[in-house]
Amino acid sequence: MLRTTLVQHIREQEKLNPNATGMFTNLMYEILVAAKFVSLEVNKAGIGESIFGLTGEINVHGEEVQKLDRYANETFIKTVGNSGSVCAITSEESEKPVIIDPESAGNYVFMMDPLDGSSNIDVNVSIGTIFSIYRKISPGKEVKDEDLLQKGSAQVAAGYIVYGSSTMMVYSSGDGVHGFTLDPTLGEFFLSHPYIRIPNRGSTYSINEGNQEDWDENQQNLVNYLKKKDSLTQRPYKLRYIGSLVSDFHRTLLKGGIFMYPGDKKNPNGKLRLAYEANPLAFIVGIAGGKASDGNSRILDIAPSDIHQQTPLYIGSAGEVELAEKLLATTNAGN
Ligand code: AFP
Repeated sequence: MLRTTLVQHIREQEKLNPNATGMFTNLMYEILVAAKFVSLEVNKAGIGESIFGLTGEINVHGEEVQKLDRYANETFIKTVGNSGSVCAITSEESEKPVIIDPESAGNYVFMMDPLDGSSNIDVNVSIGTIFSIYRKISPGKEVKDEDLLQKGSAQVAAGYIVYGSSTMMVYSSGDGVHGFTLDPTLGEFFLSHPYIRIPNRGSTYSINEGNQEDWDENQQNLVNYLKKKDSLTQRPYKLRYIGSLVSDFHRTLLKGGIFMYPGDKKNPNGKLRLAYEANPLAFIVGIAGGKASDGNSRILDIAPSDIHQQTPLYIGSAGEVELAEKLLATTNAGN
């Protein structure tokens, strides 16, 4: 049986847009190439010394940089940066945006978390890359703040790659969310999950409950509500937390439920980054029929003021995200 490759699928999607120039297809192709390089290194991590462990550096968010973090960051910057499709790249691992020479720049802005969940590398837990694509909106060749600080609702496409028991790429450019699995023998991604829809309700919640004492009362009540036994509302929910956002999100997208990383006393805006984590996953979940909120309002409506800013995140099935927003706005919930 002939299977659909990711590149064929992207070309088909491009045909839906009569103004397409091929630049977007080209960009997606280069993302794929970088993903294959990173997938190969992730699968080899632990074999040999060179790519395993810490670099000794601390990134812009105060986190220890793994060698694979640096490898993934450099690989995506080099591959996507040379594609001729982008004018700027921002990355969770790079303090400043990478601005491409105008002579070889394209019309897109690429944002990424090159290796999300990298503190899990040493223990063989799935990690991933998250990316987001915007159009350059300012006139002329110069890249301006307005190009780098767009609302998530302006995304042209977003996706993620899970380096797990198999390597999968999930992306959307607006017409459905589609998943592709890497066939390592052919080095090709094949369509395995067309038109993914998230269930309207799920049975799991996902949160770092070790932070409970730092949450405000409403957040505590929300989690207590999810844990309380009540057969009528099919509670308690099951707790599932990997600590690698791509993996926790991927499970939530396929099975339903809610993933939460709230603000707390230590980090009022939570831990996750708006541009590199929340926005791309919010774009995907929205197209799959789910929701993403900061607890009050839509993630995609947040107007960023800094490329590295953080946000609380509640993401998943529409039913559970609406429930979370309702309980977060209610004092003394939790029954
Ligand atoms: P690392 O990349 O440092 O492993 O952080 C992963 C992450 O950004 C995201 O993937 C997880 O959902 C979240 O942090 C886990 O954070 P906690 O360790 O605070 O639960």
